[in-house]
Amino acid sequence: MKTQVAIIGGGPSGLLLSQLLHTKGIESIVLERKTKNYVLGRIRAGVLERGFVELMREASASERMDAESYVHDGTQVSFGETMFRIDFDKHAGHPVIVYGQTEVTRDLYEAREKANGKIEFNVEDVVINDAKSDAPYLTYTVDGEDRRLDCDFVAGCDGFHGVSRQTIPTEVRREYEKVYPFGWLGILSETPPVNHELIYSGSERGFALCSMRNENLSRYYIQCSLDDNPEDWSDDAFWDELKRRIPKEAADKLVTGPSIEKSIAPLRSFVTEPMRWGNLFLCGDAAHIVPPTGAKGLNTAASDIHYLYNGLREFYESGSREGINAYSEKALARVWKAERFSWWFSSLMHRFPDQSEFDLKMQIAEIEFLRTNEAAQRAMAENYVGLPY
Ligand code: FAS
Ligand code: PHB
Repeated sequence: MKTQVAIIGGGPSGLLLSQLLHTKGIESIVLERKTKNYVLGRIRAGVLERGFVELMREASASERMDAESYVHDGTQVSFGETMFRIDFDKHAGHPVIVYGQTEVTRDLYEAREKANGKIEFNVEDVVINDAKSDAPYLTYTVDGEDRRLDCDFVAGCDGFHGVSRQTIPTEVRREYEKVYPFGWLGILSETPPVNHELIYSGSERGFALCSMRNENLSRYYIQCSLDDNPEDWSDDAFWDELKRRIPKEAADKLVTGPSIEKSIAPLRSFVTEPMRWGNLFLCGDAAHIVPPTGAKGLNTAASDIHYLYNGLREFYESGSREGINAYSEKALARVWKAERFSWWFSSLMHRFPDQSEFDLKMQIAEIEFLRTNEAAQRAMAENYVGLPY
C-alpha cells in the first residue's frame, strides 16, 4: 500500500492529524495497535485549551463538542482551608472548555469514518524503515499477515510506549525526565459535580482534584502512593479520603456514588529531543509527557499537530520544506513551557514523601503569593488557558 502520510497511533494526536490532512486533500493511513473500543475505553484528559477547540473546528469534528462542552471561566485553588479563584477571563481574556478526551477521540473516529478515512486496528510489529530517506516505509502485521506501507512522511503519534521515539538512534536522541514519587488515583462516578468549576486542592494528606465530564458525571483524583493498586481502594475509602483533602464547604456537599471507572496514573515529566528524524515526526505523548496537574498533556499534543499539519500542508501545496524543517524547534519551544507550568503546579500542590518543613513553608508562601498577587494569578491563568501556538 502507499499513502502520503503514514500515522502510527489512533489516539487523539493521530486522529486529529489525519482528519486535518483530509480537509486539505492530503491522504493518510492510521495504524492503531488496539481496537477502537479499547482506545475509547481510556479515561484521560478533561480540559481543553482554546487552541485544541479551534483545531477540532478546523478539522470539521467539533459539532458535538460545541454543543455539549462546558465553558469554564476560572478554577478554584485550595490549600488547607484557604480557597480562592483564578479568573481566566479577567487575567487571560478567554476560558477553557471541559469535554472529555474520550469524547474528543469518539468525535474524531466518527469524522474519519464519515470521510472513509483509512484506519487499521490490531496492528502489530510496526517497524519504521528508511526514515532518513525520501521513501520511508512501514512494515507491520495484522492477524499474522505481513504488510508494507510506503509513504512520504511518518507521523509518530503512538504515545509514550510506542515504537516511533525508539526509532530515533540513541546517539541522536536527548531525553529529559523527572519521575514523581506518587501517582493519581482517579474515579469516574455518575454523580453531580461537587462544584461548577474544578477544585485543585493541596492538603496535609496530599493532593486532590474535583473535575467533571457533565452535570451527572464527575471525575475525581487523589494523590496516592506508587505502591497502591486501584483494587486497594474501596469506593467508600476513596470518598472518605477525598473529603479529608478538599475544603469543608465542598466536602459537606459532595455527592458520592459507585465508581464506574477507577485507575491509577503515574506522574512524570518527560521530553525527547529532537522531535524529528528525517521524515519521521514525533507528536504528543510519543515525544513528551507532563504530570496531569496542569491539564497540558492532550493540549500540548494539539500544538504539535498544529505545527506538523501546517508544515505538511505547505509542502504539498508549494513544495516548501520550511514548515517541516522548523517543526521540531517550534514544537519544543511550546512543549518546554508546558513542562515548566506542569512541573510548577505539581510541585506546588502535592506533598512529597521526602519534603522538609522548609519545603512546606515554601509551598505555603507560594500559595499565599498566588492568592494575593495579580501578576502571579495572571501568569497562572495564561498558562492554564494555553499559551499561543
Ligand atoms: P495516546 O497515548 O493517547 O495514543 C497513542 C495511541 O498509539 C494509542 O491508541 C496506542 O494504542 C497506539 N500505539 C502505541 N504503540 C503503537 C504501535 N507500536 N503501533 C500502533 N499503535 C500504537 N492529559 C491531561 O491533559 N489530563 C489528564 O487527566 C490526563 N490523564 C492521563 C492518564 C493516563 C493514564 C495517561 C497515560 C495519560 C493522561 N493524560 C492526561 C495525557 C493524555 O491525555 C495524553 O496527553 C494524550 O492521550 C496524548 O494523546 P496521543 O499523543 O494521541 O497519545
Ligand atoms: C480531568 O477532568 O480528567 C482533569 C482535569 C484537569 C486536570 C487533570 C485531569 O488538570
